[in-house]
Order: sequence, then C-alpha cells, then structure tokens
Amino acid sequence: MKKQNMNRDWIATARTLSEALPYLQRYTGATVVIKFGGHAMGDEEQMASFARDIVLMNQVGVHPVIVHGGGPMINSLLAKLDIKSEFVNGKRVTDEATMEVVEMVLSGLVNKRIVQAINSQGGRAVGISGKDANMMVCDPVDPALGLVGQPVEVTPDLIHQMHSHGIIPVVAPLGAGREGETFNVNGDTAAGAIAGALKADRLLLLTDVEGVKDAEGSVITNLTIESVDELTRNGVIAGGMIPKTETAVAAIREGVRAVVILDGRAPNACLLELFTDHGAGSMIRA
Ligand code: X2W
Repeated sequence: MKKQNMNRDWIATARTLSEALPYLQRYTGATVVIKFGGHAMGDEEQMASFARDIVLMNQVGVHPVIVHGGGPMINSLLAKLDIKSEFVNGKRVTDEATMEVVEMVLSGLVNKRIVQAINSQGGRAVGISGKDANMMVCDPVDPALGLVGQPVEVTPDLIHQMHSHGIIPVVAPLGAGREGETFNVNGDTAAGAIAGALKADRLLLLTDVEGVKDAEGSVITNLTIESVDELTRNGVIAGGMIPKTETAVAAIREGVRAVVILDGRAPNACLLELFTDHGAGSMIRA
C-alpha cells in the first residue's frame, strides 16, 4: 500500500516537470525582476523556500534580479535605538540618523540574509545596493522627506555583467546622490526603476496580499493600464496598493512586458506564476 502511494507521488512529480516544459522554454533567457518586500519575507523556512525558487529559475535559464525591501526590519532597529520614524504617502521621512539605520539594515542585515539563503540552496548570489557602480542615481523627492530619493538615472551594466557570470544580483534599494549623498528609495520604486532600465520580461512584486482586489474582495487576475486608472478613480484600488500599481504602470511605460502583484508568503509563489497554467496574483500589461 505504502509503495503504491509513493509510486503515485513520483509519477505526479514527473508529470509536473513535463507539463512545465513550455513555460521553461518560454522563459529561457528572460530577465525577471523580483521585488521581495519586508512583509513577504516571513520566517527562515519561507526565506529558504523563496531562495530555492530563485535558484531553480536561474538553473532553467531565467536571469533573476532580486530587489528587496525591509521596512519592518528598519522599524524594529529604529525602535530599539529610540529613533522616531514616520511615513508620508508611503515613504519614510529620512533624516541623517535614520538614513544610517536604513543603510545598516538594508545593505547589511536584510541583503546578506537573502544572499546567504540563495547561496545555501546552491545559487551564486552577490549583494549590492543601487550605490554600487553608481547604478541608481537619485534626486531628492521632496525636501520635507529628507533623504528619500527618486531614481533618475539607472545604469544596469553591472547587472548584465553579473548575469553573464552566472551571478544572481540581490539589490538593496539605496541610491547615490549627485553630491555624494545616500538616498533611501522605496523598495517598489527601486524595483520598478531597475526593471524599467533592464526592459525586463517580468516584474514580480511580492507582498502580503493576494493581488489587486475588486469591490467584492476577489483578486482581479488580469489588468491593463486603463483598467488600473479606472479602478483607482473609483476608489477600488486604494491605500497601500496605490504605490504598487503606480510602480507597475511606470515600469510598463518604460518597457517592462508585464508586472504581477502577488502574495510572496504563498508556497512557491514565483514558480506558480512563471511555470504553471494557474499563474498567481494580478497581472498588469499595457
Ligand atoms: C523604505 C525602504 C525599505 C522598503 C523604508 O525606509 O522603509 C522609504 O520608505 P518594504 O519592506 O518593501 O516596505 N524606504 C523611502 O521599501 O521596504
């Protein structure tokens, strides 16, 4: 009895692999930017599962780029250091003391945690930030927000070079200022700007909601720039979803083929989206 069940599982595994062939072929050589938000990271096991999906993608010929966040981890260190922090329109007001903590947490703690998780699964990840090789040059967004940056010039040569050496880039959302400043960039904004500069085939925004929901609370699986505009005007797209859909629309206008907003905590979310008929979350296209 036990043996039969096991046989059945192996047959299902083989079938799953076989069914994935057209998807694997479709994405060979594709550039996929994955925004891994602080809220999507979860525990060690979820991090390991995410890392495994990324290594698998890389193994089958996809060129993944991870751009991560880390908002909750920044909040936690700021609280320990007794530094007050506030958000205006989804962006952290960032003075010099806050910027030091943001850089420590993003480039140090979170970036290296993801790099190590990928390398533990047999990948070759290297952690950088938008400051490395002057990849992401920023201007200040608004004097009231302090050192919050808007990417104005993204030069992705370094990412191409890393990919050509089989390296998976893991990018912390920090930007270089023209006067030698360090800028804090919202993780979604950074991922969108990098995906746009790469003209990526896909931008996956991993978060802690299942996708864009309609008025009844069901996930809308396919959206266009026009339908996003309409749903935003009608107030169906609201709150924290707005920066995500804005990022998606801006990235598509810069030449990204499609953007998917999905729940990064769901098991194998990236594989489900890329390599199965089912897909996941909400896909936005031109
Ligand atoms: C963000 C950067 C991290 C981030 C911050 O300081 O929290 C700004 O708000 P999540 O996990 O993706 O939210 N920067 C300007 O975006 O993290």
